[in-house]
Amino acid sequence: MAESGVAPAGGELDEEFAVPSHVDDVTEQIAAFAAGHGAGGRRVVLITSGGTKVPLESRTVRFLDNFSSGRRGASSAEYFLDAGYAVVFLHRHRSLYPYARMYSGINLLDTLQIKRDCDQVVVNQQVLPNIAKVLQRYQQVKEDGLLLSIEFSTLSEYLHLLKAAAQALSKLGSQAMFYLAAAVSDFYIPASEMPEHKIQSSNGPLQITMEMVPKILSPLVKDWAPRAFVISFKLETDASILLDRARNALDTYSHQAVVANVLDTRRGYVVVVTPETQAELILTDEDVRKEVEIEELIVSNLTAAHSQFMNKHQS
Ligand code: PAZ
Repeated sequence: MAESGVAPAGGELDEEFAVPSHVDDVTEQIAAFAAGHGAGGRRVVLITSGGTKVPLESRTVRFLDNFSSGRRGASSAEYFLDAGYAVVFLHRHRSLYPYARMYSGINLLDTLQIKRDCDQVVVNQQVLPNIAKVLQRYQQVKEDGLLLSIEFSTLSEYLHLLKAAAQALSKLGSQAMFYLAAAVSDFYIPASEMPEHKIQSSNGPLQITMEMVPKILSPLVKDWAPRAFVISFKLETDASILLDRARNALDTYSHQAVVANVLDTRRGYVVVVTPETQAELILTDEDVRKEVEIEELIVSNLTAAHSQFMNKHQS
């Protein structure tokens, strides 16, 4: 998966990847959100979450996708909100969403009951554990305007929206954090090489050649938001190469931290790697029994590191 780095200049990004029509509106929304919270001294984190979709045809019937559920991003958003951050949640359409994630996979109709002798519909709280508390927190977050939700589906949308968000948040300087947990494709088919119509199976087995996706972390750190606190994520399936790859990313992009994780163990074990330190975060059996989530530990580690960073680099 892409390190979220071959840095394209802004112009090259526009040439290779279709610009979403709403990018200017999104930029304005994020700029207003950042200005409002920044003026009040609140820190703002941009979380990317979920996987990108890579089309195989321009009138898309088929696409390549990946495993990411968006759970890391959605649950982290809740812990950042609890820690006093305002959150820009740049997430894949229909991936897990803060608070609502707790009830994903539940059929709405199984949660409702019709009250006897009237047409009132009530919620069966047994099917939705803690719903009153979760709903209250969600509504409070909404009322306080602390969560700005932005959706992407395709790789092109992700790249352009991330760039727009980074430029809008850069005014916050070190008060802004980037938490790049999305699983971004490493490969794509350039528009100029993509067939327009549905690929025909009558033509026989399909062979495709894909190009490397530009490494967006490089311009983000160097040009778009050079004073921000930037965290990338590194996922591997081979644990033996994980830490080398994480260190390599830090050396290449010179950002502040990499959260390294392995596909099968990602819910209970990560390593937060910084240029100077390496912290293993592990859920104990006791944590699991108490339903502590690894994201609570990740966010606690990173918010503390962000405080130190801000003290060092006053914005
Ligand atoms: O979305 P999820 O909770 O199912 O998985 C989270 C994750 C593994 C996508 C994330 O922790 C991560 O490592 N993202 C970066 C993947 C990469 O590009 O290497």
